[in-house]
Amino acid sequence: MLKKILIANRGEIAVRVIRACQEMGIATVAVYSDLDRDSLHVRLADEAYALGGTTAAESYLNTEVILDVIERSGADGVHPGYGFFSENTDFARAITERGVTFIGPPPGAIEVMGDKVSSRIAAQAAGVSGVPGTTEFLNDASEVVAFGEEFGWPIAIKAAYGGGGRGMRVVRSADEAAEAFDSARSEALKGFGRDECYVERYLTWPRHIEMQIIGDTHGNCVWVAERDCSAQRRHQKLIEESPAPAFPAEVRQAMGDAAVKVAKACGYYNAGTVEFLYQDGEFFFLEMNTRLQVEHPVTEMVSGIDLVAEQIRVASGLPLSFTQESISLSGHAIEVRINAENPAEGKFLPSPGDISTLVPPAGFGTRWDGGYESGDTVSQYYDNLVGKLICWGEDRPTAIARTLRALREFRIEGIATTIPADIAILEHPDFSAATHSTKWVEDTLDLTGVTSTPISTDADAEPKVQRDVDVEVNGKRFAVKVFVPQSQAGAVVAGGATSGAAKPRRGSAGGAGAAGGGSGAVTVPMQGTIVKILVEVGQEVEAGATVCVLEAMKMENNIAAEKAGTVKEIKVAPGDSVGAGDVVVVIE
Ligand code: MV4
Repeated sequence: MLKKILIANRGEIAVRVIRACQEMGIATVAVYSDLDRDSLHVRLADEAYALGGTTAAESYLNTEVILDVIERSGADGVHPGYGFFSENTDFARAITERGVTFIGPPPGAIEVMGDKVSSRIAAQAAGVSGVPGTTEFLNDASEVVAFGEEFGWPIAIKAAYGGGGRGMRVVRSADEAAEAFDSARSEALKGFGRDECYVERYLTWPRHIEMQIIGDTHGNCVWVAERDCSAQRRHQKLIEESPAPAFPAEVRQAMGDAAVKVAKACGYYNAGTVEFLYQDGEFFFLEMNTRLQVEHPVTEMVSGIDLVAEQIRVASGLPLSFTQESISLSGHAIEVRINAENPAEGKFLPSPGDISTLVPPAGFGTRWDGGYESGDTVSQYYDNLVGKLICWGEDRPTAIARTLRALREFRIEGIATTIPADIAILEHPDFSAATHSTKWVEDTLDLTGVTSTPISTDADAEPKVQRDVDVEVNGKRFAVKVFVPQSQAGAVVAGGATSGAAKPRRGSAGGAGAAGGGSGAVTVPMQGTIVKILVEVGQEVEAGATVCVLEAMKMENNIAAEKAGTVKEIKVAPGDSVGAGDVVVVIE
């Protein structure tokens, strides 16, 4: 059994893994960026190492620094969580080459399943089909027309090396084929650097159902339970549940068998998820995720299996602690993702900031997997998932009622969250009737009345500044970083130790905000792609006016001017990649 595990992640998933380790008597090592130095996962871990840097690229995605911390900490296992390095074969290989256990699947399986084309081919070879379509790349629009005439309209043109629905074009008749083919290819080239496309029949009202599997290194691989993830917006899941509503037992069995076949075909072990589209009693392979997923707790609640503990066991070389036959499913679980986003008017704008109050609900069948507590700050530089509320009930109506009660009980102030939208979904008769699909949130749900304004209970909270000071403890001097309210930043006296006057930090003044200060230089707060420019040179703008839209963190973020004035220069164009702090517009 592993003795010390480094969690190469942050937020709620890092907390989740730390908790599993603590219950198993395994020591834990956290890593943290400059912004996360006081975060919950750091507070809970046995040891914590600074990665330096602010953005994900500078810290949690900094391979060299993380490998160095693995060395220094003496960790014998690494859990990647999800996102970041969780599906990075180079990272997995770099760890295993150092004799450290990567708590995840074999790199080869990550490779096969990481590429949409090869994953479809692998699934097909295992006898698990995707939506009926072509396996060859399209050469011209006539092939789109021929496919539509043969299989019926509508059809979907998809980017072979794309993901998340980007580049997908729906073609409803032959005369739309040429334009759709051209735009699908150009978007694929722009988005993924590859313009190869293929076609499939288009499912007009599908449910997104995924099957949890887990295998060990002794040839055992089982399916645990399915999750219905259809309540999503712009490919961002909002609410997941298990079991899938109105899902026949024989389809569950067939989908579970199919998922295990796909896993075995690529020599899979550890936890993984096989995704399907489900419509009219049929299911079709979509892709495989070679990692633990955000929504794994709904499976844990209906199966009683601790998937993270099981991951650590199989990574340690132990066999699965259950068989396919011993798995028994009970009740119904619903997960609600609580994001720091303002769903007002259906816009879901990012709402990072200081959480002045966070009091999660509790009670029977109520679980909160959170990455933050009162007083913590949700940064604009990382995914804005605050945590997940998971509720269990003996049946779906009970689970829905319990989730609604818990959401209404939830106290969170200082940031806006998606809770009002989650309540709107759970209260809607379509959701109760399970007649929703992957398109329902965007096409049918009306969120115009939904509001969520950040309420801060300590609006006068003073920003803190970092001070580097030398302290003497029991006759020994230490150089430490302390963070004090700005007004007290002159001299720092730390806990009975005395210190010299704080030495001002050299180097940049810190991360960029959403807009420069009085200089009128409008900067972007994070790395991303410019998708829209909303101003022209010479235009008068008010303070707070949106000047451009940045796609980052899988969302569109409005970049606003901090001061009123005239647009003097536009430094970017749609499609440009920009880094944190880059100036995009200059206002004089
Ligand atoms: C589809 C589809 C309907 N028919 N393929 C979008 C993301 C990508 N992973 C696959 N997606 C879809 N492919 C056919 N032939 C509908 C979607 C889809 C979707 C799929 C899963 C989860 C959410 C979705 C949201 C919109 C569209």
